[in-house]
Amino acid sequence: MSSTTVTLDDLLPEAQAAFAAAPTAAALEDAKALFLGKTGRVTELLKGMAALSVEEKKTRGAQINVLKTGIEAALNARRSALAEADLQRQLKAEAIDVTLPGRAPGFMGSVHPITRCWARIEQIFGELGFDVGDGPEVETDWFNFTALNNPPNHPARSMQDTFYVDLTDTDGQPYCLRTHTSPMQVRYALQHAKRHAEALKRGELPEIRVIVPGRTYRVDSDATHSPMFHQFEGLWLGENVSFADLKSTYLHFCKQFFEADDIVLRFRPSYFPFTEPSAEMDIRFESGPLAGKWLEVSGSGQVHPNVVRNMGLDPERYVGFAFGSGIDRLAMLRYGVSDLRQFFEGDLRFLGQFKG
Ligand code: 2NM
Repeated sequence: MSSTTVTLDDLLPEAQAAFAAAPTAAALEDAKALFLGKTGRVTELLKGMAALSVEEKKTRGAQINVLKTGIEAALNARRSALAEADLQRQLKAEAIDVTLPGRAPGFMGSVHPITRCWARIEQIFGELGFDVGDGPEVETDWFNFTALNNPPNHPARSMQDTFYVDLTDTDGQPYCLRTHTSPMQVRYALQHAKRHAEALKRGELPEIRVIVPGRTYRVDSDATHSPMFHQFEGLWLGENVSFADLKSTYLHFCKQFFEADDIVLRFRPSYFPFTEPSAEMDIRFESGPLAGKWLEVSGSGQVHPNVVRNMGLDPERYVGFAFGSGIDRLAMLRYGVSDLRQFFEGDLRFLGQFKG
């Protein structure tokens, strides 16, 4: 009996030593089998109880249970220790050195100079009560030409001047890339035609005041012409809108746009199919780097009655002006750029210079 007791007492430290010596979770499971497995030491002890008396079985059974509980506790402690060591190893292996300096930010990008000018234009005219119109760059022949009093066979429609799309519209005419943004002004007026008709019945005469900035296309390419360019056209129609309003509006715009007070504006007679009379508008700076030269900045004129009619409005009641200016040209003047193509070449050393 006493020799068996000694075995019982020795077994726990023996198991503890075996578990402690297991370097990995797998080795630990092997060590566990030596004690708690089917042919393990504890199982052998339990088998050895068969020959004992009932009274002895009770005592012996209790002792073996205490031993078994002790071994299981030692096993679990070692399991936890190994898992914790694994975790620490993994954390160390995957550690990020947050003290490393970050990558220095390089060129962060900047707003394109044309976009800057576009935004200035919307801002300035917005303050004067002008809405902003936006619409298709692929246009029907009717909106791009006919509605604007530009008859079939007019030279502006020629294949040399205009990009055509290989698709025909409901009039059987090929679609074109718009050569100006004025077709959108016709669309804008037609979009508001119902509201205007209702207002007219109430005896009101709501004005149309809109600018349309956007991309336009012509078959033209040199230092001052790009096949894709930007325009903004303005339209102000009402009861008594005159050339005096055109002059004050456009001069105000120029002063705001160029941030200069000493600008003068002159009209020069011209011709456009959609306006009658028509005029070029030139401005002259009285000081600064551009001082002294007349600079052509915009076409303009009183909107032709045929165009007013095509806008769904009565030309006997609606009178006013329209103008069309190149955003790229204004940007060249504002920033002192001499070659238009630089705006579209995507050289970030050039494009990154513009702030205002
Ligand atoms: C220009 C010159 C003169 C113009 C006309 C219209 C519309 F739609 F009302 F008829 N919008 N823009 C116009 C007038 C454009 O560009 C050189």
